[in-house]
Amino acid sequence: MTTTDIIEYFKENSELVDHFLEEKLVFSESPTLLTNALRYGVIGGGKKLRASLLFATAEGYGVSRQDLLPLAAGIEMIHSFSLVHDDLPSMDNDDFRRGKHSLHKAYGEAMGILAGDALLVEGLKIFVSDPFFPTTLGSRKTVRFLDVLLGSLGAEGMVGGQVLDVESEGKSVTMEDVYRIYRMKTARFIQAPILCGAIAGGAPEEEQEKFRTFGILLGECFQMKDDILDVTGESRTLGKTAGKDFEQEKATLIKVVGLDESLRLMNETFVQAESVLQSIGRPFSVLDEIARFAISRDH
Ligand code: GRG
Repeated sequence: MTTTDIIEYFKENSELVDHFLEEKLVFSESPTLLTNALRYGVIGGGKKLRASLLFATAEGYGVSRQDLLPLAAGIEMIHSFSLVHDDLPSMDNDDFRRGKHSLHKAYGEAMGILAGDALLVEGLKIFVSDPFFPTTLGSRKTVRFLDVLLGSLGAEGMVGGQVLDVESEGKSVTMEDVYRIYRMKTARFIQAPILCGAIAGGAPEEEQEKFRTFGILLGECFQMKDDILDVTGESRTLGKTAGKDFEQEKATLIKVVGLDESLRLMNETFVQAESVLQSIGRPFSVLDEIARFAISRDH
């Protein structure tokens, strides 16, 4: 697989997931305003990286994308919820996301909070309540997907990481502090779709353990690149405001060790991630290419 192929793979997955969401995010009782805001927050935007990680891992075990669509769509809804809340005035206060106004800018702050909440809850419901999903994949696996996702989002995952992130603004931090924030805020929810893909494919426990390690290393690379792009990227390409980490005195690796050393650490972490992936002993060429994309991307 090449870089062009991986961009095509993301595009295909975006179309699959967006088409599914277009059809499913229709509610008879939901206020139209909420439905519109919810759809604005998730359909037609983003790289669909987490859906692609789920598909790429499960495909290595012969599970089709079609069978995983409800879970992939749910994961992308939950991810969108985190971005919507991250952009709120009391968090990162960003007016732009995915090349358009952030949800609270377009619909107001109350809707930013409420549509975010709905994206999280409906993102879990979309696969648990799907008429086929628990039967196709089995209810035991469905409970495990829930366990993995909820663990990655809770007090020891994304929410906890966001608290550390907000609390460290403007303070002096160590490398250890930064890695803890990266791991909890970002890497756990990069690890989650990979682990769900392995569970969907019936991977043995020792392979799941390797995916846990790979997922965290990949998540660290992804967040390091995000912080590097905040310094080196342009708002137009990023689809959000560049330079905000510096402005808000965020706890990033760049703040602690500078840009060059951050680049070196990112590349070093990528090599570690690759070596764990290779040790699994089956070909995961798509995952490999996604990891390359994570550190070479410009948005
Ligand atoms: C209650 C679970 C819960 C969370 C609320 C707001 C919040 C706490 C957490 C925010 C976590 C966050 C935004 C982490 C940053 C991760 C990151 C670099 C996201 C960007 O992901 P991309 O580049 O986005 O994949 P696209 O737009 O391409 O989908």
